[in-house]
Amino acid sequence: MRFSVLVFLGAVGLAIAAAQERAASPSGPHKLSLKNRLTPSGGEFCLADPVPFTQAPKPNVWRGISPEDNRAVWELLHNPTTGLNLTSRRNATITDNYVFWIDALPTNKSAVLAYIDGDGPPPPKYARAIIFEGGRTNPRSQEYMIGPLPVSAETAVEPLDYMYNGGMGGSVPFNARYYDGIRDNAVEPLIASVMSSIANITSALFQGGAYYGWNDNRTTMRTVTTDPVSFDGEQAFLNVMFRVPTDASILTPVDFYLLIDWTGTDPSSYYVKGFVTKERFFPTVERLTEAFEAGELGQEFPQTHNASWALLDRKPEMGTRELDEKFPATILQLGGKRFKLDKEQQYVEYMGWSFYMSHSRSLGLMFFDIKFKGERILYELSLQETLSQYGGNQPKAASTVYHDSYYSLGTRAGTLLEGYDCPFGSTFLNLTYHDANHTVVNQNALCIFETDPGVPLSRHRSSDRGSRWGFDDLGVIKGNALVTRTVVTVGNYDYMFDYAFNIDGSLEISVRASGYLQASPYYKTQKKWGPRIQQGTQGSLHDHILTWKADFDIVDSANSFEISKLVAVEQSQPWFPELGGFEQIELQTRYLEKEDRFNYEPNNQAIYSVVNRDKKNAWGENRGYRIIPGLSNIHLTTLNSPFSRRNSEFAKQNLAVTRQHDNEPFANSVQNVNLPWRPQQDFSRFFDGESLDQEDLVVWLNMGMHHFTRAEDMPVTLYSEAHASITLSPQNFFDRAQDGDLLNRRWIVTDSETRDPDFQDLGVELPYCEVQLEEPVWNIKPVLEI
Ligand SMILES: *[C@@H]1O[C@H](CO)[C@@H](O)[C@H](O)[C@H]1NC(C)=O
Ligand SMILES: *[C@@H]1O[C@H](CO)[C@@H](O)[C@H](O)[C@H]1NC(C)=O
Ligand SMILES: *[C@@H]1O[C@H](CO)[C@@H](O)[C@H](O)[C@H]1NC(C)=O
Ligand SMILES: *[C@@H]1O[C@H](CO)[C@@H](O)[C@H](O)[C@H]1NC(C)=O
Ligand SMILES: *[C@@H]1O[C@H](CO)[C@@H](O)[C@H](O)[C@H]1NC(C)=O
Ligand SMILES: *[C@@H]1O[C@H](CO)[C@@H](O)[C@H](O)[C@H]1NC(C)=O
Ligand SMILES: *[C@@H]1O[C@H](CO)[C@@H](O)[C@H](O)[C@H]1NC(C)=O
Ligand SMILES: *[C@@H]1O[C@H](CO)[C@@H](O)[C@H](O)[C@H]1NC(C)=O
Ligand SMILES: [Cu+2]
Repeated sequence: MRFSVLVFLGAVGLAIAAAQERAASPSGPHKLSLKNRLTPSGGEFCLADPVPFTQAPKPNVWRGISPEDNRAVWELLHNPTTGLNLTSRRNATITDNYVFWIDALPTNKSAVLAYIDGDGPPPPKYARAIIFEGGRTNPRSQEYMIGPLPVSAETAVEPLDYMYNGGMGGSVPFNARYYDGIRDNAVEPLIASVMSSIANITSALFQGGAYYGWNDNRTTMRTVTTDPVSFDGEQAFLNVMFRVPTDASILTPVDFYLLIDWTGTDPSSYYVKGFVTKERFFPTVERLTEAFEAGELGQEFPQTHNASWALLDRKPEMGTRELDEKFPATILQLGGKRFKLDKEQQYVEYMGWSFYMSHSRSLGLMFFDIKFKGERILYELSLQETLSQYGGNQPKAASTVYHDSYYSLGTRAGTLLEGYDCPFGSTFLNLTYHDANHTVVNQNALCIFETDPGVPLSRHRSSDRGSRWGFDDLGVIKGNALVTRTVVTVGNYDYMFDYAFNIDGSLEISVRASGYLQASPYYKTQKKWGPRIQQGTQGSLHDHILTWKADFDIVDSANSFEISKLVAVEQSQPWFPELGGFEQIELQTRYLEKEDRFNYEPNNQAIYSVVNRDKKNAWGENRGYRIIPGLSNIHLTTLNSPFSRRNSEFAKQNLAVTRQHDNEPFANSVQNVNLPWRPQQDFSRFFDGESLDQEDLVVWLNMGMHHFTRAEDMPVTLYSEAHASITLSPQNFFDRAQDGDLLNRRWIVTDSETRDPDFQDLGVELPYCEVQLEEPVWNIKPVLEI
């Protein structure tokens, strides 16, 4: 049993049982009477059912590198003979060379296909490592590829340049490199010194708020900085915001900003550019002091110092709701698990679906070789970026753009709480990543469960047999899906990523956002950047754009992109002479000839499908999969902001279609956020006019939320509203709907004379079992391995 604590929910616990009387023959049509009863004993425990094992057809060639390989790579990099002149991160300063992180290098598709589809050898495994090289004359960050693995005499360490198209390969200028604790140490003394010198002012303006340094016990404000910190790597700037250090400090900002120039690796050259408060800019301490002494800086809406209102505990002052003391409706896997798992190879099979999973440090969970009924639909399906961009009349909100891969999304997939994050009885798996020479295990960070959406897949009540009674034959087929779920907490937001593999062969990708808003101090004059949502707090307006890579292989890799658009046309028909010309809809179908990026048609008047023109269904139609926009299929609102000008091209249209290339594995690069004017990876350069006619295509999909902030974002944004999705669904891929083979259905034929219903139940046993839900265990602590 997974549980170590047994707690009864309510006084008696919850027992669910369904019993049935069935006829002797399970196959023929027979009458069935179904009784539901609650019984205290006699059933089996359903939820403890283990996941059936299946053997992956081939070892998973996409998975991360092992803890042993990571350590060997770490040691190789630090070996003086490798010539990288590395310092241990523990001792490093910005003028040393040290390892930022190590992860698996994406395995080239060209090498994988020969292996998974033929008898080719497994492709070689490589690691990638980002090294901060502050010890060079020309300080930079440089990425390397290390392989083949395991480390042997043949293993080489080479610059990793081929997957970046910005002109500097895997190299990023020092000013644009990731802002880690070591870089923070270089600028912190300047922040502490200038803020100490104006502590009297901040203290008077912000109810005792002062900053003397992060570990000085007189400090009563917290700092937060911005992304980006550079435009092109030539300069580095830092917009420091201050907050009341509550339990939810992101919601308790104060109206004070310190602007710094911290270009280069010599902290003695760093300087203060000025201060901002009350929507005014003060270039020097003297000017700030003058305004303060003239009484011009008094704050209108003081910030709260106790943010218990922001916590997700129950708020008794809100009262109670009738019947809320009862346990609510829930999903339970009562029939036992209906999917199979090869845990070692991260391979899953469910109702005709099969797929491999992989977990990467920067992008989290990824899917490979997704097949339905043995035919490949997608070679790869993976999140590429989680971007957000803010607006406001203050230096932090106006300049903030996040690319969350910069923060290593995959390291932030936290433990999920059974019964609350995922249904009771879900299967939980660990996700791991490497940190320096060890491996961190985020326990139970991926859950897999079959869900009942509460909606049948299909039904029809037919009365077409034409007797004097009229007939009511009824067919209803259960609609189920297998869901994989991770929740990635990047700073203030908890992104929930779901992939739902539906039994009809469709696949829904969805994302929800909850967590704290990035807020601004409230001003009456700044309503156009969001409403007041707390005493001294404005919810800052922003966009979230999430980009996916969908490398379709509809049966094989020769595919085309079909657009069928509904148009209203004037035409005439000889049998309606009285109408003359009249308007009708018709479908105008074309293939996208060349790589392109575009938005969905207004009024959703077009459908977009990846088809294989050489593979027809029984009716001679192209076999394909359609991309169906769901909720909130948006793109970035600002297309020319200096803070996202050229490094966020992937977020600026709804859809993009390119040719697959081994040197274009990602839409973005992990340190691109600090290079908006001179990107390391420029997505717009993918579009170089290549033909899309029966070629290997990649579709880049965007969804997200325009976050129109509201009081109901307090204390946290709600998953019910901040939700986006896209469904990939068969479009003439088959000859008919994929529901005819399913057993979980009812077909009820009404007798023409007696009108008695005759049930066909196809032998699927209704469960008779006792379920005792138990309080979940939360293994919050990541475990270090090796
Ligand atoms: C860090 O520096 C100290 C002092 O120079 C040295 O003794 C120690 O070995 C170094 N630690 C590592 C991990 O390199
Ligand atoms: C090695 O790095 C150190 C800084 O950690 C630097 O001072 C030294 O010059 C470097 N040595 C060489 C040979 O580049
Ligand atoms: C701050 O105020 C105290 C007390 O009024 C005063 O002694 C001190 O000189 C002031 N410090 C600065 C930096 O103005
Ligand atoms: C703050 O730190 C100083 C110096 O370490 C110490 O003398 C003082 O007692 C501390 N004050 C408080 C309130 O902890
Ligand atoms: C903050 O406010 C809550 C609710 O009023 C109270 O229970 C709590 O003790 C307060 N915390 C502090 C540190 O004052
Ligand atoms: C997750 O990791 C923990 C700690 O290493 C281990 O005990 C547990 O068996 C792992 N769970 C799975 C499903 O592998
Ligand atoms: C990891 O590296 C540190 C030095 O940075 C060393 O002290 C430690 O022993 C290493 N751990 C392993 C498991 O190699
Ligand atoms: C993957 O493909 C790229 C582009 O063709 C090539 O430069 C790189 O060396 C390949 N990687 C491996 C590990 O073979
Ligand atoms: Cu938001």
